[in-house]
Amino acid sequence: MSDTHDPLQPHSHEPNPAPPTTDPTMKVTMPNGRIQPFSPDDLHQLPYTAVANCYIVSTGHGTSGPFTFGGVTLLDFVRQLEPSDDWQTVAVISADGFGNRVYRHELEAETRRPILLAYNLDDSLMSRQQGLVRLIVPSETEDALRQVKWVEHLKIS
Ligand SMILES: Nc1nc2c(c(=O)[nH]1)N[C@H]1C(S)=C(S)[C@@H](COP(=O)(O)O)O[C@H]1N2
Ligand SMILES: [Mo]
Repeated sequence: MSDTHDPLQPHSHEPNPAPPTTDPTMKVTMPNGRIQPFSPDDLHQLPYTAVANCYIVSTGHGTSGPFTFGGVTLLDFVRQLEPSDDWQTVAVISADGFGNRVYRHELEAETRRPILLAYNLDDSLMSRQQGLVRLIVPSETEDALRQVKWVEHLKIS
């Protein structure tokens, strides 16, 4: 492991059980470099999508689920902020420095079980312990490295 940790290259499968911060504010970096804050409340204003039968497959402590996660599709969210087609990826980074990169072609391809910025778990708001705002990639069933809890920064490039 290098000391310049790249959050998009998780070096450990050990999930962080503890919420890293109590500040729910998130930010988006737009393709032009502009930074825009957003909050869970802003997500609640956007079109709602739920995906049932999601599993969190932990290599360390087994599989949990099935869960229904609900929130905003990442594609709806990006399109709301960035009407142009001048973007290809969204880096999703958590407050504890865990991250995942999502490609636009994935967002456009996964229409039946779309990738979500989820804030609901089984029809209740997710607690901070549960992740508060969590990237959910329903198609990812190998390990949970894409299921980023405590989303704090989205970088649209
Ligand atoms: N922010 C953040 N998200 C994360 C992790 C983490 O350490 N930090 N660990 C991942 C891993 S390795 C697993 S197994 C799952 C665990 O999710 P759970 O706490 O819902 O079981 O979260 C994933 N998402
Ligand atoms: Mo994991």
